[in-house]
Amino acid sequence: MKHKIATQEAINLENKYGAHNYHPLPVVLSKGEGVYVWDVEGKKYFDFLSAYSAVNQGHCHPKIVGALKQQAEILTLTSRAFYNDVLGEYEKYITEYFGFDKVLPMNTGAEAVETAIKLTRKWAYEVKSIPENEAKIIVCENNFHGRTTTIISFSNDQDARKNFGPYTEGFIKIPYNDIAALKATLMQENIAGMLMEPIQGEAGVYVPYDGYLREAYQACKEANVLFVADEVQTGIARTGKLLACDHENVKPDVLILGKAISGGVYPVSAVLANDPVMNVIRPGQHGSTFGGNPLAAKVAMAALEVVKDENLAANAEKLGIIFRERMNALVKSSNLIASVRGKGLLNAVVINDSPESTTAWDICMLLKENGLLAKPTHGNIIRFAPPLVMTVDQLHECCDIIEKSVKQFEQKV
Ligand code: IF1
Repeated sequence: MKHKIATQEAINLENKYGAHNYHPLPVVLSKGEGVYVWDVEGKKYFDFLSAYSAVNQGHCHPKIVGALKQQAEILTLTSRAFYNDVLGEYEKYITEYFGFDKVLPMNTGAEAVETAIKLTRKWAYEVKSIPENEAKIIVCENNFHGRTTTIISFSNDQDARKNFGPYTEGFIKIPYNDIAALKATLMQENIAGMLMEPIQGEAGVYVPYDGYLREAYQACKEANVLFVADEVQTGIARTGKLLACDHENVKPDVLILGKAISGGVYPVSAVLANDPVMNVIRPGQHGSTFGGNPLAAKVAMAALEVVKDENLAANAEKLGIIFRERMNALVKSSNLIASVRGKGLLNAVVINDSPESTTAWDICMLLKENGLLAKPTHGNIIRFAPPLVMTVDQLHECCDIIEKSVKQFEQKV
């Protein structure tokens, strides 16, 4: 399938006319379908990044695209100045789907995180009676919650935060996966909430010890502090359960969703909470032009339907076990692969080289040549996150490609 634009020409256009805020792998994609993507030269790849877990349902899922196309010809946007005939249906659907009283619909993950921060602070002042402007929110080191000025204010990733000051105050950073550090911090006054990722994705797929989520939740409950789970990346069946919190039967006070809530078809995010928390927001106190628009609502309902209809959580659980077994075999047979970690189909392979080396990148370039797209997170860690619709045979084919690429790399050096 020849395309009117060639790879280098497309790259040149982005370099010349686009801000250089990313360093993409040198591949120009032009089509996606299920677990596959194609580049402009017609080469086919397995997508092992899933747009950072936004296309869990697979690229261009016909049911989700169908919902988009149908609604797009009826009513796309009303703003919240008026009611419409879709939003209420969606709000009922998603709150029953996840088991909360109410939802505040937004568009991007970062917007939903910002919404959760505002909600937590307002709850602290108006329900917990923390003195105004004194609320503190506990966050974890090596967090990634998005790229707004407030969110990067509590990041410790210098690329994400340097030279974007002055920074927003009111956050206390503690080590991830350290319940003693959390309990000690909860002793401080004016703590409103704890914002955390059930698995730290961008940091390199750090899975906390079994029980950490439950213990952290309990500690927050005992301290009358809101437990705020950012499931933008770990949610929507990615880790083998509908939510990563489900692995420990933790029901967060505030749930943040994004990415695959729309199957990658349209920007949709959401914050869910029960009335005692959500009802602190009154008319005129928060919102967004596109938040909860009819198009987003229809797309999200279709995308969430697919997750259930196709048992994507169970499939992610099953395939994740196979993937980690295959990668652990590679750890034994290759000096290059140090370890593999993850849950469900959110996994990372640690390369046995320094984070400053280009080895992980070089391996991803070989993977690309061999028909599989993945990208390093930090330095020497490669994240592997295929769409959850992948079959066992396809997964084995991908593991064969990874093994072949590792062996090719070892022969080159
Ligand atoms: C980029 C990372 C992943 C997220 C969690 C909120 C957001 C994200 C846990 C914000 C977004 C994206 C952002 C994208 C790359 C990707 C990413 F590498 F940045 F960290 F997935 F790990 N909470 N993650 O992972 O959602 O506003 O982007 O819709 O900014 O480079 P968003």
